[in-house]
Amino acid sequence: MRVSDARVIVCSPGRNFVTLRVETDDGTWGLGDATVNGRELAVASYLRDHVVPLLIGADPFATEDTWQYLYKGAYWRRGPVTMAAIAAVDVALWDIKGKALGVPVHQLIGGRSREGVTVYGHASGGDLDEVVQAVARYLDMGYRAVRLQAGVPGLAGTYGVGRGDLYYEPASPGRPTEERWSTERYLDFVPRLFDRARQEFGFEVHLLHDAHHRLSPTEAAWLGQRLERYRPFWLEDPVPAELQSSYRHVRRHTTTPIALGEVFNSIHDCEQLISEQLIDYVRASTVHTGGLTHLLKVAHLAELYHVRTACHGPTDVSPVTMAAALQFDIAVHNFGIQEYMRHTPETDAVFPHAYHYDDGMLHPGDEPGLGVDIDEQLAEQYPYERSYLPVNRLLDGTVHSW
Ligand code: CS2
Ligand code: MG
Repeated sequence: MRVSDARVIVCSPGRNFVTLRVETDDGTWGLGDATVNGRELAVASYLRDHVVPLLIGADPFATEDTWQYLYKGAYWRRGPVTMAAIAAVDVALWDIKGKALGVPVHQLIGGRSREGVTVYGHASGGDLDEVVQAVARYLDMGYRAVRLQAGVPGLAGTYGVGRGDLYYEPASPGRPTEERWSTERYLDFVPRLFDRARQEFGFEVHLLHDAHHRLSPTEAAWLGQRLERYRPFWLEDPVPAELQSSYRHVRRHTTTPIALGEVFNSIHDCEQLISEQLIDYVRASTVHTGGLTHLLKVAHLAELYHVRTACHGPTDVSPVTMAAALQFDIAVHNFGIQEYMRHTPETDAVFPHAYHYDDGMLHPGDEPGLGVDIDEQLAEQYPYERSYLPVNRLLDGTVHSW
């Protein structure tokens, strides 16, 4: 069995996605996601112009060798574009392997370790009352873990606040929109958000929060301390993590669990964070961290240090990545939680999938491979639309992390 063809499909059913479809000479095919939000066409070109020509003739079962060939063979290593392209190839090959053997991918990476994949949903709103209503809605749907995000009083708009009840999509067409930010107003508000949620819902539900890379280590430590009494499940991305050692300061001053990693693209981005036990959850995803082959290495390293997995699962990782994440989540021993930001009905129609939600959990299904497809004819009706994430500035105009 050899790879005979591969093509890149760019479509925008509600948002942009880059998908790689790999075919073999016996007619088996597999899918991989290569979406990098706001930089989609760079990965599409990397794949079309530089990777697909090298794939023809490859052994689809040799996932480790192909991974190393694309990573070491390029000479230029790491970075989101390179690693998303490698991920798309890797995940598509795992899909093919599963189909060729007639088993879901999780059977190839350890089999089932649990009955289902516990997920968290996104409760958000313009103010505290709206967030409370949103949490109640998720609890009615059976969720046992909910992320809290709310508009900060005195700021016009901010990350993490959805449009409509169940959907959140931060990217928008055209030039990036600009938002304004005040860390002081935010720090004043978040403890009140948790206080209200615990008063309304008690301590049975897990509550999470994402600080979206906006704090200094000292600010993060301050916030972590103030939140301890509300027992958050985690505080996510409090400080940009390029400087991994900066988390020593955060860790020293708070027992609030820390989750990091949605922008990591290699094990080297978290090696120190994991081995010094500076974080509790690693949020790397298959698409942005080099596919299943590489993410399994991250999970196995993390297992040694009591760090659990928590794959990124926003709308900008396609149903192909969600399917891959669920195969991974059901199998790895040190699974922690899975983010589940629902895709729009348009996205789900283009990517029919076997995974399904039931009572606070996602289930990967038992179809061979990943259990996800792409309807290419339908995808053609949704051409690429240039879109970007917002840019963030402090109140005095200084560019800040978004
Ligand atoms: C967020 C994401 O899911 C999360 O935790 O941080 O929605 C993030 O903003 C987007 O994936 C950016 O592309
Ligand atoms: Mg996040």
